[in-house]
Amino acid sequence: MITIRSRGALVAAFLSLACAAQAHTTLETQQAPVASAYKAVLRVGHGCGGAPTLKLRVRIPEGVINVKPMPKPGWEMETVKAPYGKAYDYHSEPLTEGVREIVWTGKLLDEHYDEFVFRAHLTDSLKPGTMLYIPIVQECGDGKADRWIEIPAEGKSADDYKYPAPGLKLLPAKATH
Ligand SMILES: [Cu+2]
Repeated sequence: MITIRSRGALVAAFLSLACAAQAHTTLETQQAPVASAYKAVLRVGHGCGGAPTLKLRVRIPEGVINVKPMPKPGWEMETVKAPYGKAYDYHSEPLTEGVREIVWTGKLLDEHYDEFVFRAHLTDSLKPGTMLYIPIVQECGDGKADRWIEIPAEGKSADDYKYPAPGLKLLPAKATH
């Protein structure tokens, strides 16, 4: 027989599992080949501890170039441009700088769901078989924030963390013809 106390613990464990499975800030497409375009759809499943989301800051990792965020009705969008770590070959042209951060500002209630989109080129300097993580900070006002910036260590997965950065698995480049 289950005591009231352990039932409460079970319910708490179930709730935190449910959050890990669906309610985090995650990418819709969680694998993509290198040396190709990638459409990132960021899914925001909840606010910060019940508070509405007011800002989403997206950090673009090295090796991801030609980033173009999709404007979003009702949301202001800013980009921060900066030099890349090196020059990347993009359609036979060297690309040395571009968008390194995207900031969307607006309001998303905790009981609602929304998606934020950008398009990018995954360069062939990224290693197939590894994970690419896109750190995100979700700000909710009054100093409240969910920082989705934890990068899983070797042998661990996003499920082992409370605030994992959204990730995608890099696949080998498609054969060109
Ligand atoms: Cu969650």
